[in-house]
Amino acid sequence: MTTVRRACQWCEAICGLEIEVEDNRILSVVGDETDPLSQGFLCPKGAATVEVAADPDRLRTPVRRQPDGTFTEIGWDEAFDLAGDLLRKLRVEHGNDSIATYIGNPAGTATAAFHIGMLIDAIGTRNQFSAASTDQSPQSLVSWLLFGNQFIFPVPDLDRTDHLFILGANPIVSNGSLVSAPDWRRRIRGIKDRGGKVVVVDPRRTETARTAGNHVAVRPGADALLVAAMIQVIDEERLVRLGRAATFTDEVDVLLDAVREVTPERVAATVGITAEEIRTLAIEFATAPSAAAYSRIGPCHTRDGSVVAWLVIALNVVTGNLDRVGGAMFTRPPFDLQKMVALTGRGGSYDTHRSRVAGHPEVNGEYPIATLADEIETPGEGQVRGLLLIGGNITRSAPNGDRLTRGIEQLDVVIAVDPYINETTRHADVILPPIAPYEREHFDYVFTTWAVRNHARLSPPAIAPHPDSRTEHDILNQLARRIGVTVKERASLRLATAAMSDPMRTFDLGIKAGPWGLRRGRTGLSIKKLRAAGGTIDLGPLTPEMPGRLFTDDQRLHLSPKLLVDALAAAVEELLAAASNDADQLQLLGRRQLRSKNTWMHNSPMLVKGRDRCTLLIHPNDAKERGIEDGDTVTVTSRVGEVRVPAEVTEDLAIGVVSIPHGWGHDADEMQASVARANPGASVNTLTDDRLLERLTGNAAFSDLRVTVARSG
Ligand SMILES: Nc1nc2c(c(=O)[nH]1)N[C@H]1C(S)=C(S)[C@@H](COP(=O)(O)OP(=O)(O)OC[C@H]3O[C@@H](n4cnc5c(=O)[nH]c(N)nc54)[C@H](O)[C@@H]3O)O[C@H]1N2
Ligand SMILES: Nc1nc2c(c(=O)[nH]1)N[C@H]1C(S)=C(S)[C@@H](COP(=O)(O)OP(=O)(O)OC[C@H]3O[C@@H](n4cnc5c(=O)[nH]c(N)nc54)[C@H](O)[C@@H]3O)O[C@H]1N2
Ligand code: SF4
Ligand SMILES: [Mo]
Repeated sequence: MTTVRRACQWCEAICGLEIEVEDNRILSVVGDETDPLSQGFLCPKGAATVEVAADPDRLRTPVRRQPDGTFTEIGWDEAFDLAGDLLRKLRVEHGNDSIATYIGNPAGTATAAFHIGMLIDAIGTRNQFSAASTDQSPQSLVSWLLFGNQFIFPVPDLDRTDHLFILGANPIVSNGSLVSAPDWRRRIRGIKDRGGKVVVVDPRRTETARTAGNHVAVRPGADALLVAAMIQVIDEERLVRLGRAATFTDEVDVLLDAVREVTPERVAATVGITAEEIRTLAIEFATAPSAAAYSRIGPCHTRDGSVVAWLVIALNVVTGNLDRVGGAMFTRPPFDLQKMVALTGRGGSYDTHRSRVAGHPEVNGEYPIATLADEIETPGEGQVRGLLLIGGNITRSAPNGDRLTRGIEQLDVVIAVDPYINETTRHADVILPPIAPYEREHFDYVFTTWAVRNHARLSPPAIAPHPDSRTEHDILNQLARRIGVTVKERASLRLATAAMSDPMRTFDLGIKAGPWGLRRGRTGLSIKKLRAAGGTIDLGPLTPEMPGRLFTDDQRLHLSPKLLVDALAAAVEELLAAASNDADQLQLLGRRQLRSKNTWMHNSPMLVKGRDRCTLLIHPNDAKERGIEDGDTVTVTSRVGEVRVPAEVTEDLAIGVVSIPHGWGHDADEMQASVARANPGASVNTLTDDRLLERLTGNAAFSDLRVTVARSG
């Protein structure tokens, strides 16, 4: 029996795991006490790696769909030839744009985001999509506009701050996102034990709100008003202090002008708390010895995600908390992802071209997934006829999933790089399964870029993969060749091919050239050094980094881009004018669950045992009005669809707001995932509306949805 220490790759917390292995089987997984980030913490999904690794439903070899809808195993060469031929034919006959590409969450986070991006560039299609447009694209846009780089996210300095302000995130369940910091419960308690304060702004009394002890129950969708009013109060009270940011920040006056009329008195009723409460939130934040404001998916899933992401950064700036210890900080990552993407042309972009049918501006080279169905359904030049799906289950993760299912059914070609036959990949002509994260050596270059401590981490494989299997890199490399893109045609392909054929060498070169690498007369970090150190090297707490981390042309932080100032004005006007809800309708929010990971981890018995979790949370008053009792099956209806789920009556949600988790709906007979199939739940994305979009990016505004709820007859 051997023990392997490596990072968990199921979520952004990247906990250190201690994995016991015998005969190439994972026997047990516990938290690694020696890990500088997680210190022994792990969640049930980390422990469930035992089952995920032994899952008999997981594909080990490629499969091909037969005319009757069943799948048969084929060899790798045959699979590459077939998939490559199908995609090449589309390219030749209908042009590059006839191929749509989607990079899903696991592919983007756990494996090969950087390389995949280069391959997609090589195909040369404008129809690029990814999970970003159901997730962080508002935050990426703001980072591009303010810092000049889509991958720069300020990290709340959790372990040193005196005041943490969390807006629309539930990190005790999600384990954090766009900040890698395992065990938020311990870290939040740490702030309180130091005499600090933690405030959680959320329409639901979440696990994080309970632990924090200070819950601000707002109406959903009005965060732009709340944060703008907080900045207005800080200005009015003469509490604006830029601190370090004064030396590198411009356009502060434009921001203050933009919020001048957004007073607590004007917005309180819409936000759902009193003007006095808004004032107190603002003054406590501004006068704390140090403070960090952090927002995540909640506001991203509304019409004003970009405005909110911007104002949250601005709140840190005007209180002197950007780039200072205890505030919102920046990392010094061993592999400089931000610099690499800037060099390879993926540092960021906005509206350099627009989508063919609905005219959506591209964000970082991608269109919103909400518009993929438009591009499939609408004939004409550039119509999407094929889909290369890399780790995405979009019929369950994108808005109006049923319309997308019908669209996918009408495509000529679907190729999936995915380890499962599931609700979406069942439509693929060929599925190419990559090996699992724990089966290969992994250098983490994504999450070290926004972790709460500087560190470098190399994870050894825990077990050896099936002898005849491929990594994502191999698969994409082979596909690129067969699709017939030549290096001459796309210079980026040369780089991509080199990087993908020997990823560790690319990383080694990147680390040596990075901020902790070779310096005159001293050897710095390298892959070799990491291996010798057993995988992880702690590089200490975050330190002030600005203006060195600014990628704008003049290395200045432009706090108030016109695009955002105008969007704020529009948001204020619309939100204040909005008529109150149709009395019959309820607003449907999502929620995450500790033992789920988006759409795909429900095939582990450990993660689905117990009672049905795919429930509708509803306030007792709303339930009573509709004659609904706890446990009743209810029918939930929106403009686009209808689902039935059990109701769970609770006071954790405000009146008028209900919640269903996403990631369920494992109801397709063809899928090969027996445990998930037996615990199907319903897909909330049968209800979500592909017309409800974030104002600037087209990100799915899942939480702006209005539904009716009735007891099922
Ligand atoms: N209503 C609603 N919808 C949502 C959300 C919400 O809050 N509410 N959240 C959104 C968010 S933030 C996100 S990120 C998206 C995520 O949605 P998707 O991008 O669709 O990602 P997942 O559902 O996490 O997983 C997708 C696929 O990855 C496959 N997979 C697993 N491991 C690997 C691997 O190692 N390699 C490859 N290539 N594939 C793998 C799985 O089998 C599965 O088919 O969902 C979004 N959808
Ligand atoms: N266990 C588990 N962990 C996960 C995932 C998972 O599926 N399961 N998914 C991963 C992914 S892909 C991501 S992107 C991250 C997301 O990480 P988080 O952002 O922490 O995601 P959520 O837990 O959905 O928290 C969002 C919160 O916003 C609240 N909210 C909704 N609307 C509004 C609003 O208008 N205003 C405010 N202020 N709040 C609002 C919701 O009630 C919810 O509590 O989690 C990751 N981690
Ligand atoms: S929180 Fe859970 S899923 Fe996320 S990295 Fe840690 S053990 Fe893995
Ligand atoms: Mo996400």
